[in-house]
Amino acid sequence: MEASKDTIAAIATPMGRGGIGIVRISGPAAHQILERVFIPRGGAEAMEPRRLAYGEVYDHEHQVALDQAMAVFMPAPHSFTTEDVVELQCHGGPQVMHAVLDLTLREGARLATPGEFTLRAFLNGRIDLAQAEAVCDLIEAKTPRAASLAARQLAGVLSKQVLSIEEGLLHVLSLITVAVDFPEDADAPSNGELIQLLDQQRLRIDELLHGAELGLSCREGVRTALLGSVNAGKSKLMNALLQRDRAIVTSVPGTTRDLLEEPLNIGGIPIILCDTAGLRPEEEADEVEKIGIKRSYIALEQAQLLLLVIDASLPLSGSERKLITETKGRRRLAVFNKADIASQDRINAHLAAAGGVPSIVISAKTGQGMDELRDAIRQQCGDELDAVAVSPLVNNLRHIEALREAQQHLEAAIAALDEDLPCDMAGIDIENACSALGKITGNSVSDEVLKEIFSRFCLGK
Ligand SMILES: Nc1nc2c(ncn2[C@@H]2O[C@H](COP(=O)(O)OP(=O)(O)O)[C@@H](O)[C@H]2O)c(=O)[nH]1
Ligand SMILES: [Mg+2]
Repeated sequence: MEASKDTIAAIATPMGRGGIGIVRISGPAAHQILERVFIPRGGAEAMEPRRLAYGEVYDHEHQVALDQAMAVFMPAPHSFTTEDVVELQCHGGPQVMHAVLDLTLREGARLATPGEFTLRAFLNGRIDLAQAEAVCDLIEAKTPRAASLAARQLAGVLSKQVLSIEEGLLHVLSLITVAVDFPEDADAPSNGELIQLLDQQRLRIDELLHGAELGLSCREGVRTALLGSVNAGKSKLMNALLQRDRAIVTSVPGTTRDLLEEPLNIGGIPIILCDTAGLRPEEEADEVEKIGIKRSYIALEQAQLLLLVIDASLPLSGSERKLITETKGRRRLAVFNKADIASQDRINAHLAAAGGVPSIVISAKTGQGMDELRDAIRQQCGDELDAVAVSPLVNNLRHIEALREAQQHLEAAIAALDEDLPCDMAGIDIENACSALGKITGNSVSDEVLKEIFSRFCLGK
């Protein structure tokens, strides 16, 4: 894809009323349009590059002043898009903004498509694709942590790592070329040496992928499933955590049939809370609930944190025991609910039976223990997310896929060398690994993928 050469304009600030609103213009005609629509108070010489000038946005055709505004001109190439860029800082009312935008369009600009400013920044080499995506992530970030991760990616932390892995691979490729062209050369590296070099880069990809799951949690939320027997109070707990009535709660067993998912923020950690139908012998359930029960098992598989909700007023059932043993090794909390109607003896017996599983006693009805539960959830996810905040990582499915692809090609290359195949056989795999990595920085990415990525942007970005 090539950057188009026309001049684009859009309202860069959110729709609605605000103290100021900005119309942004980018392209070769930006300066000319500025001269046509803006009269600087201090005359034309007041309009110095990269300095704000005060003046009037003026519609010559209709001979009306549209606003008193500040304008700034950022000449190419030192601007976000690397083109001539103008920003008009007007008063932030929808009518003013539209009038000013319309004026720039009449003076020759074209309305920008969503993400087009950032697309131009990418196509003109000002930022790479991972950074362009970070612009979108930063704007869309739902928690402070997600924002700080996006800000680091915008600064190019991920891109730098990927490029350096790519360099390492290109170095191996050059060694292979030498070995193929001059097989007699005593300095030609052995397959063992090549494997070692490739393995170094494979490890670095491993590390990036290792952080990826945490990165995804940071962006999307830690998938947290409420599991347990029917009527244990899972739906009531969901409502209590959300502090609103989201799920239907009744004393009829099997009320919840489908999965309910809701985002939630617990102490800065984004959570996706998932209420399930609950686990009970299928023969007791009708057809719809059976499907719900199957889905509960899927939720169990996919969740990163399990809340095992147990009715503390009843003895531990066989299926609850089974749930505790079967989820061994998973990140989980045992949540003993209905403390308001459970005897202390029974609660003690439950806590003993839970063994090593971190346990919290609550009442979803009275709110008892809810703060402790929130703390415990935070503790389960918090330490890792803290660790994540300081190290570069991947939090984007597209990037994860590209890294996995690169990893597979590297493994194939290493396997070929290991089998003592001629080393140029590994060359193709290494080249493929490089182009997989290129999908992250955008060095090798199709127009379709670009369109898909930039279609997620909002107008004016
Ligand atoms: N006393 C008491 N009743 C509760 C508590 N939590 C849930 N319940 C009741 O238990 C029944 C089942 O609750 P529900 O949330 O639908 O259970 P689910 O099947 O696990 O989703 C309902 O009648 C709730 O009002 C609690 O903490 N204390
Ligand atoms: Mg329910």
